[in-house]
Amino acid sequence: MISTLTVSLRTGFFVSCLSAFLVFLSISAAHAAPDFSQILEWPYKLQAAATPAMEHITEFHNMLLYIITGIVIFVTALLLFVMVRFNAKANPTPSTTTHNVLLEVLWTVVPVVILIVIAVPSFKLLFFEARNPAPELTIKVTGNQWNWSYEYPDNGELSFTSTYIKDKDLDPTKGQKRLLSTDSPVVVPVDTTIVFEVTASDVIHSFAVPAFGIKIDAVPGRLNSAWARADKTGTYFGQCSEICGVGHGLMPIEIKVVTKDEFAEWVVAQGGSMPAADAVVPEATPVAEAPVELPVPNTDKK
Ligand SMILES: [Cu+2]
Repeated sequence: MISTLTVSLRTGFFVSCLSAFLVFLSISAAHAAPDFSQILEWPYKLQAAATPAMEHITEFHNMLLYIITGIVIFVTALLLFVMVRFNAKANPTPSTTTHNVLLEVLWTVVPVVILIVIAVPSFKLLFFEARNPAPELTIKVTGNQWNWSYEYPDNGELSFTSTYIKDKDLDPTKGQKRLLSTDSPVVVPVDTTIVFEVTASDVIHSFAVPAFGIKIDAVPGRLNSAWARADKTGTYFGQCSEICGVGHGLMPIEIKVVTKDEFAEWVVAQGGSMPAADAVVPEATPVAEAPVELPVPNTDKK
């Protein structure tokens, strides 16, 4: 009697947990739908992609999720089977087998095949992210203890420093978010290839914007770069992702993707200038056509 009661209580508990989880999932899905750039509460998946790089990262992540789920289910099933079928009670006289050629070949070859299936798209993705296309806009990003400064060399040396907004100054009516919103967001145009040249002035920081699929170290004395081509307007947030001192948590990144016209207006309002429409933009040298030999320095003294 008691055991039946316990079982039904347990079943009831399990069912209520399951239904609560399903409700949570449906609420999260409903929240996720309208504003892709919004920071979700209790997120359980990657932020929605705003650039092709992040779209590919998300696809790759989802593919890996299928593979690891299959492996976990297979290994768990094997373990359960062994525990039930071959425990001391069920199997009192164990077999003395020590080798099985077919099994040994299989458990070597199958993981190798799985690793190849993972490696090929992984390298493709790495090359896609690492090779900067010809930029239509270049932004130099410098990490400082503890804020970020930005320079727009194409727009009349436009530059500014972006700092987090203190709790007492936060204005939620403007959609400002604690430890994410900044006093001067980075503004970039939509559907434009942007190259971020990233460095630091003091210690190592990391410029990371999840929706853009960017996370690149900002190293003093070094120039790293990452590219993005946002295809949706909106506000995207990131954070310094390399522990850089006591203010590490206080150097958020806020990027506003706006239309090209709004961007031009913003640049002029900030005292910068737009490059002339007929300006000659030098084509980036494709990697395959880069000169193999280094140019010989001219040593003639005149
Ligand atoms: Cu930092």
